Amino acid sequence: MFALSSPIPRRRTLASHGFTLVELLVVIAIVGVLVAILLPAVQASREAGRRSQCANNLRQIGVGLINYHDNAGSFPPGLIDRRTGANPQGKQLSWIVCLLPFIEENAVYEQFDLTKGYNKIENRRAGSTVIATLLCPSTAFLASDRKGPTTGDVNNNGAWNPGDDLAFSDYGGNFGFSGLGKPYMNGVLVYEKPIAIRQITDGTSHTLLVSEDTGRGASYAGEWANGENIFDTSGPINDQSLPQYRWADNEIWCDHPRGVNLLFCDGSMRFTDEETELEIIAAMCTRNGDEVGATPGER
Ligand SMILES: [Ca+2]
Ligand SMILES: [Ca+2]
Repeated sequence: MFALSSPIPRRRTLASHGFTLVELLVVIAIVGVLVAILLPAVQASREAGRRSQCANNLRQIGVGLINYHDNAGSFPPGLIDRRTGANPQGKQLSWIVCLLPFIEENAVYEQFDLTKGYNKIENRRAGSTVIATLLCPSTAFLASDRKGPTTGDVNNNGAWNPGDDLAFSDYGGNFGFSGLGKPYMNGVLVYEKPIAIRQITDGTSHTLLVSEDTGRGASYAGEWANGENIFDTSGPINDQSLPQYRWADNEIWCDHPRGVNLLFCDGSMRFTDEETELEIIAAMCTRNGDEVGATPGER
């Protein structure tokens, strides 16, 4: 088509128009400063995405629990057939087992044998299913036995035993508040007893239903099928004032900075300030404590 008629221009060389060492160092310093400024912003944006995914999980759990209530006339018990010294064969099924058909996990629910214990061989396949809706993407798997998607071979004997291969939940049910004169088991997802909305006299929007509860491992009942996957709060949110609190299984705990995602009984989800006072936390944990004007601060 067109022939190149003009000669190819001579390339400029570094020798004729180069950088001095000082210029190079200045450029490197500027790039370094830019990375230092932008990296936290990128990390914060990623964390915002993870927190949002976690909030969506809780909203889905909320819709599921309210649909369950519409069908059954109450929320499920937090734990069914508690295993104790007096009841060693207790099935210890969790509220999440009841919830499965309402969070689009019918296949897992149909695999689950409700006549057998949560960690028995008959429920190995169902209980080992990793369910994305139950996992917060920010969870750093703090507990040493919480590395990986399931409990794995708990006793390292190379064979399956009850308790091996159970998948986790980062969300726990509100059993109530322990302390400040509150009565025992005053939450919403409690032992054996189904709680109906009419019994939540403090109001559904003031009462906690499910919270992030991730500072725990398999030995602290983090498995979704285990009925002990409910928590009796007694301390502040994300309390790291003592090292042992990082492993607490009975507190509101998450891996987001400065606050926690909480699901209330009306299905609303609120990212709640971790500086919230203990009295307000206690008030939101009780279903019928008659506390006045107690609303947790939202971030
Ligand atoms: Ca084993
Ligand atoms: Ca209350």
